[in-house]
Amino acid sequence: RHRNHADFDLPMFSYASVCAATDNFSPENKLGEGGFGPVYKGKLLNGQEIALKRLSKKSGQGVEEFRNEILLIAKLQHRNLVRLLGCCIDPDESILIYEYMPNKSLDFFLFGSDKEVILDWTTRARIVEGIAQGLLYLHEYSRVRIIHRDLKASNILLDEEMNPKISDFGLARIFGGNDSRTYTKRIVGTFGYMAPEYALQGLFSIQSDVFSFGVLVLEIVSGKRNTGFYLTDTLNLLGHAWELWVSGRGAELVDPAVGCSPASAALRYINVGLLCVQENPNDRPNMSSVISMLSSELSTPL
Ligand code: ACK
Repeated sequence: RHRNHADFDLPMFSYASVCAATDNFSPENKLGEGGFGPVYKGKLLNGQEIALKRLSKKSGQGVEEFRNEILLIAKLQHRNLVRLLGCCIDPDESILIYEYMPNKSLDFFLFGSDKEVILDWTTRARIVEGIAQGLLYLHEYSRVRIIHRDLKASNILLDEEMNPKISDFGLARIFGGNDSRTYTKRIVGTFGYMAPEYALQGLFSIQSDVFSFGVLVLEIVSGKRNTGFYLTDTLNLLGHAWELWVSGRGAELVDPAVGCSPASAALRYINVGLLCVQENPNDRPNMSSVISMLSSELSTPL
């Protein structure tokens, strides 16, 4: 069964075929738990490997709303976004079908106990830039803005060449026109990455995504996980980074595992990360200035 649309053609899978692809959602096929429900590995009849996200009923979205969002997201195509291949909408089930990413997530490479694969500076810089490009695309795509809402290391999947692809954006919020912020009572996200105004008041926007991106940058450069959200809180990575930065010891934050990275580049990345996690959303840069700052020596110093 296919649904045709003037601009694109998104395959709609029947529930029966989805069940067959993943052996009736057998526990062995479960890859993990995503923001909106469990994720399973599967295989299409033609042999293509897929990842299936089964939305939990608790996610609280209506079928029509869900369908409209899917139709829009189906049009997104960028090398730094995990590709949506299709979906299954049944009275009781909403399932998203994505390309399968055989490598693990960035979370595993940064914080996993198995430290056999060390991410060198060139790789880390490429990962930061790729995430920035993917996020810019979501934010500035066409006439709509797409806010991811749950950007974090475990939602960044890595392909064979360790290029990053943002995943789990299937239920991101979409805004038309100039509208780009809203309040919600249903705060979904991950502590440590959530901007203070989102965690405390439910206000999410382009700028709250930028905050999460800033946390990611600091985690990627330092190899340390963040646990809190205030720059002034010295018990978390942001506070620690801020303290080192203002006392001129920013270089101490760089993960020793990266070896001797080009110090000026690492410092520039830390600076950009700190600009993105400022408490006031209006002080944070947008993704296009982030991208020019990452590559330019002329970044706005904090
Ligand atoms: O870190 P992981 O191995 O990579 O565990 C999480 C889990 O599902 C919950 O999000 C994995 N995952 C999500 N999307 C995909 C995908 N497209 N391909 C492979 N694994 C995925 C993710």
